[in-house]
Amino acid sequence: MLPNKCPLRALLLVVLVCFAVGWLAAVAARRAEAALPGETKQQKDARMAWWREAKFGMFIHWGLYAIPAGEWKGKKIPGIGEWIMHRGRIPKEEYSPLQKQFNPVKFDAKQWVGIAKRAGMKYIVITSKHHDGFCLFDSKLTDYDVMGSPFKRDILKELSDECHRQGIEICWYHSIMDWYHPDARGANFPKYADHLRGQLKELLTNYGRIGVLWFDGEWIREWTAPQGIELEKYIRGLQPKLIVNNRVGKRKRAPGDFGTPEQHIPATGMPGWDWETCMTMNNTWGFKKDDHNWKSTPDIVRKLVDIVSKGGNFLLNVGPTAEGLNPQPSVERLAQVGARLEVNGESIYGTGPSPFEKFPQGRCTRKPGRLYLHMFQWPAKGRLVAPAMENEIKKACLLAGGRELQFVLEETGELVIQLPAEAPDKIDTVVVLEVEGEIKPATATAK
Ligand code: JFZ
Repeated sequence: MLPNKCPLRALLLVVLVCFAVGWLAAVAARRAEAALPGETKQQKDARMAWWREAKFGMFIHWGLYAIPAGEWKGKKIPGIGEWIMHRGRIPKEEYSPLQKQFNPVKFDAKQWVGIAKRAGMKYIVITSKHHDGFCLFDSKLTDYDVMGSPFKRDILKELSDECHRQGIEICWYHSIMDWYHPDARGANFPKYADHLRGQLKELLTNYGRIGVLWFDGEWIREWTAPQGIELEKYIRGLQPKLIVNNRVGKRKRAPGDFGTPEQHIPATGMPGWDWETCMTMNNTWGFKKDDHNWKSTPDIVRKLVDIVSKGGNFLLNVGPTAEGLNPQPSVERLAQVGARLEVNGESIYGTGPSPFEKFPQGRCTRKPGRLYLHMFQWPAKGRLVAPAMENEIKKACLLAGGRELQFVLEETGELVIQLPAEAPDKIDTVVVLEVEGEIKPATATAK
């Protein structure tokens, strides 16, 4: 019983706090379980399994914007390349004739899928239609597609067939916002919404199994949360195993299966959610001839490790040229990342997020019975104090090459692992700790 001198206000405050705590717990639980109506958590886990295992995918932004490549009528247009029509204030009548120049004769689906595979990427998300409305696939619902260009080949058909052949998931990016379709703004929007559904039916029935529908452009005022819910239901009816991102609806109501932080890595991930950071390799999604600000391979590697250690996926972008080639700096970096994943992939693919609040020398990922310490900073003389945990450590070794490491429990209770004096890999040396049972951080360092 509360003391009877306790003012009513304090009582109300206690009730409010209890309610708020209960509500937050319920929201967090719902997030983790957020399955489709009628879908059990087990069924959702099965549907998400390949995506949660994959960790690393290729984003491809390709379309008519690769032709101007950041320049229009001799003027450099600022901003991201695929927005040139908007940023350059180019009227539709001037921009759409680019369709008659689109002839990427060097496009080779086998080469593109090979680049993704050698990079260690497990899925490809390509722009089936970006905001400019041009379709990279054979659509019976518009002439503003690749079949109406000199190229006359269904790019998405060639790419999806090659992905199915090489065991890579093929996924579609599709923009709700459309700067070309006459009904995509204003009173006739319902007509455009029918067109949108019709094209999604083409994309989900003509190209075999599709892994993810990656929506974008949902922020337009004509698009509403209820429409997003309806569209999500519709496409899942076409491919029940489909994974859908949160941009199918209004993000603040977080529909879909995963969050999509863009160009940044949430400091503590998105606990209780599946999520994927999408990022450019330079400063633009669509190709710009003058954007040479490429991220370094070490930077890309550490971003991948950071994201995975926080429970996310990394969707890294390439912007092919108008000829159909991936820019050489992209190709080089992807090959270098892939070579490293050949060695360290076990500490990335299929791992869970770090169980520790922080690991100052780098990042942690885990699997049942295994903890992977990704060493970004090397301890003086190779003396590493392992993160405090209740588990008994059975073995310590370097993932690359398997060299066993000595470790000792000091009187301080610290477990000290003796690493080589110098870091074998300055970017990310992975130390593997084999532990007994589920990793239980010591209470002070638990998440
Ligand atoms: C969107 C697109 O506009 C862009 O061209 C690219 O395809 C990217 C992956 O997605 O970019 C956005 C979308 C939303 C915001 C910012 C950029 N936003 O909500 O701030």
